[in-house]
Amino acid sequence: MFRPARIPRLSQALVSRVSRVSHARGVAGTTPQLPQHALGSLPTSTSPITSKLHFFNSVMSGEKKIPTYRVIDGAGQPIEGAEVPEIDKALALKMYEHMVLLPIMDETLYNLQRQGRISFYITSFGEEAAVIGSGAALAPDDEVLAQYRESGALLFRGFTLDDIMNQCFGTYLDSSGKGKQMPAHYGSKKLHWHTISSPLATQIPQAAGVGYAIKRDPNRRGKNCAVVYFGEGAASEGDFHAGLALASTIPTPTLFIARNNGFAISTPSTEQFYGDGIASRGPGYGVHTIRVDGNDVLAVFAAVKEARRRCIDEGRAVLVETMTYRVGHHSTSDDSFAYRPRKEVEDRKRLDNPIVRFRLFLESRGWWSKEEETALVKRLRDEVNAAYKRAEKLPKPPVEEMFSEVYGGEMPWNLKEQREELKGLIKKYGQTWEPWKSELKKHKGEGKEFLE
Ligand SMILES: Cc1ncc(C[n+]2csc(CCOP(=O)(O)OP(=O)(O)O)c2C)c(N)n1
Repeated sequence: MFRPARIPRLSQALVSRVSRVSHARGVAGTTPQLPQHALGSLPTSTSPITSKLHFFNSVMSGEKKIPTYRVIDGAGQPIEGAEVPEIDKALALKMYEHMVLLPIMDETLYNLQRQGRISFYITSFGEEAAVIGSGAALAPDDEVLAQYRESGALLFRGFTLDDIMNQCFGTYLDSSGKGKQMPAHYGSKKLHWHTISSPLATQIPQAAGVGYAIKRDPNRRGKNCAVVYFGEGAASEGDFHAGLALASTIPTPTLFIARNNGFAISTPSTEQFYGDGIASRGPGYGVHTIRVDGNDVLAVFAAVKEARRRCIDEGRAVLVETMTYRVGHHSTSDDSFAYRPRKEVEDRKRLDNPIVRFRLFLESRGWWSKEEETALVKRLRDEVNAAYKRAEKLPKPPVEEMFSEVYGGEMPWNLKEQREELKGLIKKYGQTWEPWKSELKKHKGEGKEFLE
């Protein structure tokens, strides 16, 4: 109900209180107005006092947008004023090889899924520079917590094609998770790559915790950082905010790498946020921030290298937003032409291809030739094909493995009970019921470990 009488009464009380306080401080009434710069700030903030009634909004015209850092243009030539990062031939070629390998591997695994030979796959098409340029700028023992579209950086660290294939086919040699997770959920303790999980953004606050552990470890403080990758869609999760707030208030060497590829499945980034991308959120948390052209591998490399240096030297969080375009479908469960025109995708592939851009740079330095390109593509295709054929022949893990590692210590009684129940069922039906008979054959030991 509207009660107009209350408003004047309240206002009156406020006015008299304000004037009492002002008189006591000697700034009102007959006291001359202090010059603006001497007005200072409030005790709980360092914000200067202003007499201007002005609202800030990073998307308003006239306000500054965060620029996008770029080093080379579409022809692989340095843009005006750009400083090409120091990079020797061996490193440049290693980066390029991985940029060529990634889509070859992706195409093969994508097709294997289409043929029903693996259950799921997710490609990195179009994001080769963002993923490999950033991965190459890290130390091999920085702790990485990834989303799922960063396998290029893992390959760069030394994850082999066999490791990839064994995970995707869920063979008994799957070192990531013994066949327990969906394809593309890689992990490697040896390579400091924390195992990927499906729930988006959960790795972001975890990374702040990993950064904290590094800071507390005298052997790693000042030497390593925690690195977390996530998409612009995942950055809408509450966990993004928890992670940034944590890493900035309890300062930790945590490097946040946002891959802004324009889409979160069918949701375009224009429907994901209204502000100036992900980068604009960094300064809000007091975090050093840079936005970079994610199709320019040299810009990504230089930005992440410097971000990492600041992160470690200052022991504080840094945010890098790489701007790319997801050229592939979201995953094998998605047909992206249902929500974006095929022509838009074809145009992007043709007009701004990160691999071609870097190849032109290498050629301009005399580091690469057409013959080398042909030989490389052939070798990588052969290696990928050989690796998937090896994995496809291997049995799946022993059936018993499904009960392992639910708990870190001893297996609890109720899990043992379930294990015994399955054992009984396999004894009874394993060799008589056709669907079980054929399924058990796929596993190492064919379920016989249950019968002994
Ligand atoms: C908490 C949670 N919500 C929803 C999903 C379903 N999901 C999987 S991927 C995805 C889109 C993520 O987009 P983005 O973070 O931009 O990364 P991109 O796939 O573009 O690389 C969604 C909604 C999920 N896995 N976890």
